[in-house]
Amino acid sequence: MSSIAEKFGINQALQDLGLNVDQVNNGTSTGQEWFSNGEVIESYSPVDGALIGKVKSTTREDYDRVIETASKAFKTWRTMPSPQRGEIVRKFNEELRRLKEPLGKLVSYEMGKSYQEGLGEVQEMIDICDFAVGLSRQLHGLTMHSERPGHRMYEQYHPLGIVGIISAFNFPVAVWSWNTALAWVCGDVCVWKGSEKTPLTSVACQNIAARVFNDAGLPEGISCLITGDYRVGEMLSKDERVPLISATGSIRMGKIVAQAVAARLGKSLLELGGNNAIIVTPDANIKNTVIGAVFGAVGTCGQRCTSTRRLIVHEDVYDKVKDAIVAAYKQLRIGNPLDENNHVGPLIDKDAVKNYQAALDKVVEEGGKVIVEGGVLEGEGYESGCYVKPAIAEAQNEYEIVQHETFAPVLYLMKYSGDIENALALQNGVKQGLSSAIMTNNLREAERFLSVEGSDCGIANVNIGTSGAEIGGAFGGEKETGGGRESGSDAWKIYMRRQTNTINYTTELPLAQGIKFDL
Ligand code: UN1
Repeated sequence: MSSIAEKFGINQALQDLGLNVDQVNNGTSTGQEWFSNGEVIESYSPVDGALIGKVKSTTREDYDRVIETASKAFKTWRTMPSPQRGEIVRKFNEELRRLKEPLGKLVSYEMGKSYQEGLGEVQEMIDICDFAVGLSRQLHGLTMHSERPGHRMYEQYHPLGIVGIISAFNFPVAVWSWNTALAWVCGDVCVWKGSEKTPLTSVACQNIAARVFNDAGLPEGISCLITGDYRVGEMLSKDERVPLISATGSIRMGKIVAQAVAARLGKSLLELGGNNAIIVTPDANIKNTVIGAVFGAVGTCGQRCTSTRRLIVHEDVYDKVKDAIVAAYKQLRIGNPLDENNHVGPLIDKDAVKNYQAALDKVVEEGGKVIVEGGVLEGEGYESGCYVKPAIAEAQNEYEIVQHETFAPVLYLMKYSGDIENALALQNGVKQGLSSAIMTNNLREAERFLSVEGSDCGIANVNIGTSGAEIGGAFGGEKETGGGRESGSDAWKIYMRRQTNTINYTTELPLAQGIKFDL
């Protein structure tokens, strides 16, 4: 075991989460049953490069066994009243509260985000479960007046079936729970393929869910786990037995999944890349702008889909904002994310480091000017080779690299002059449409930003940054971000099928639209 793992109690956390430290963990599970016949995935921590554990991936046969068990479980689960399903989610939530620290720690160690953010991620799981428990008594449709006398018309929502969840390494636990907590109260069963970069975290979550379902005496198959790379994801997206695929990840991956699901007329919920900007207006509060922008750009080492990628600053305050941000970057402490003194942990792996370096090279090649130097850190504490310096470059919006989402702490600074419309043209002038923000104390500008002619993103914030959304709102974005909405508000509706019911309680059979058809 590495010295960091020892110092921060990783072994204890793994044991608390029911993971095998010395043996290979099965990455396929229907609940009580764990089986896996695929290749072994070794999980190395980006924190110190140490091997944390091993997980066996899912074969086609394993996968089919999972789907058969899930299909069977659905028949039972769907008939349970939804408030009773909510009660199971409440119990699951109690377990999450109990295991918040070990799970937050494992997220931090396996994925590399700060321990605070790891805990924050588990908190998102807890929050969505609270939300789902309340929701379990509110899965209501509308009633409407029929045009025919003696008729009643209403709509109701029924469970959909198996929900396939494909999630990414950057939020290895929260995104799963946004989907499962809602899907479960809706009466669906879930089959989850987590990221092959964070397989132990996935096994830990499935352990928790499986225990809760088993203790409640429910059939296995309500919560299932499969493990592997895109080939396992493809089994899900092509499978007609899976009516809904919820996929989080890159735009490239989303396009492949969306086409596979559409080819069989399935439903997809896509939460893909962002290219999020903060507009800084002349009368923005500079102190808050700096906090929001820096957390947005370097939090999770720039690997959130909501990370701040672009700062669009009015020329009147440009120098002031630039100086303040550059000064703030000098304060950043980069290192072991389990050590709470550090602000920024490592990138997920060396490929991510290459992409980061390529982005910095490209922005210079295209004419940009680096104002906070990047670079890969070496030496003591940086042995994993995944630690990089958050960088800032002055750049133009139309540069190819600026148009592209680089999953790393690279922030592009750009200037606008004149009216807010000019800033909006830049902000909207990218293919992605996830999150956006404006820093202003000017009501006119704030409302313009939120208006129909304003931000074209799924999330538009005033006087807060682009990342760190609460679970209560619907989460997702437009354009190449994929259009899906997860977590709060009425996002639950995609997990159910809507049925319109019309009941005739007369002795006649009047037809709609006044059509006469006498026999
Ligand atoms: C993601 O990066 O995929 O708004 C999700 C946020 C978090 C979720 C990010 N609540 O930054």
